[in-house]
Amino acid sequence: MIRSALMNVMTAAAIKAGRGLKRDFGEVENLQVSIKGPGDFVSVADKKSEKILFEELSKARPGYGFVMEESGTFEGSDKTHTWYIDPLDGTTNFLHGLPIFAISIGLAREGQIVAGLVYNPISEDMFIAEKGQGAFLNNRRLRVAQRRELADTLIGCGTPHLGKAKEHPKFKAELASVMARVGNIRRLGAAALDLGYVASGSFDGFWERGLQPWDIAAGILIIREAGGFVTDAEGGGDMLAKGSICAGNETIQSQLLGLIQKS
Ligand code: 2AM
Ligand code: CA
Ligand code: CA
Ligand code: CA
Repeated sequence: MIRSALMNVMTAAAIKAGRGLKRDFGEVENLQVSIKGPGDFVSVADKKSEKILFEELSKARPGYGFVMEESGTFEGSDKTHTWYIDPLDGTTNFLHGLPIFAISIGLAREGQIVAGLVYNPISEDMFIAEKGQGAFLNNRRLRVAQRRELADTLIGCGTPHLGKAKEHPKFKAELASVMARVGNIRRLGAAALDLGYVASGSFDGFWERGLQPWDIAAGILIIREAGGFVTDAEGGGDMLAKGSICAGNETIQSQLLGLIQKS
């Protein structure tokens, strides 16, 4: 696999920010943490990682816009390109000492996602994709799982967060109907990584609501480039705007979507 100049920029930025996250994860009990909302925490590690990503990506691609979880949106002089940045996806895991978290970097050109990267600095798993070029995990070409029977599948999901349960009134019904049909369910707590695991075939499918563009921009492209199907929870293509996602191979994605919609 030959890496493009763009992907070199993205991987270098992620590795640099990841080094900081790994260091902070080792001393997580000393980190300054603040609360953004009910059950919603942010640490200095999130902010430091975002600063590194912003600086590195701005240096390499001046003028591109940014949509970032912690510092908000920056309009660039280049109106065609926008970075979607989650500097630490899975903050709750991070703060609880669970090594299931990642940096997520997506790049949109004229509203289309053209490059994505999800990097767990502890496992050193690096999922990458560029539009039309396939998806890779540490240089291994990815293909979504090929299982076709729901009963054989392992399905990832996201549960509503404290204070958000009212916004997702159907979740319990969805979970019950999916659990009744699939092999088993996982809830890892880092949406960007969940999507990477769909691309690599570890998960046969995944669904979640209440997400933000920076959680999923990169992962959507990585799944598609691995041959997977992705829609929003209504079956349309508005994942970033609606913040919902349902993914898998063609068969499992459509069956999972059917279960969610009937709930
Ligand atoms: P984060 O760790 O970057 O905040 C898991 O369900 C996903 O939801 C994670 O990707 C997580 O991203 C995000 N998340 C966690 N707490 C949240 C909250 N209170 N509101 C919205 N999203 C949240
Ligand atoms: Ca957060
Ligand atoms: Ca996130
Ligand atoms: Ca985050």
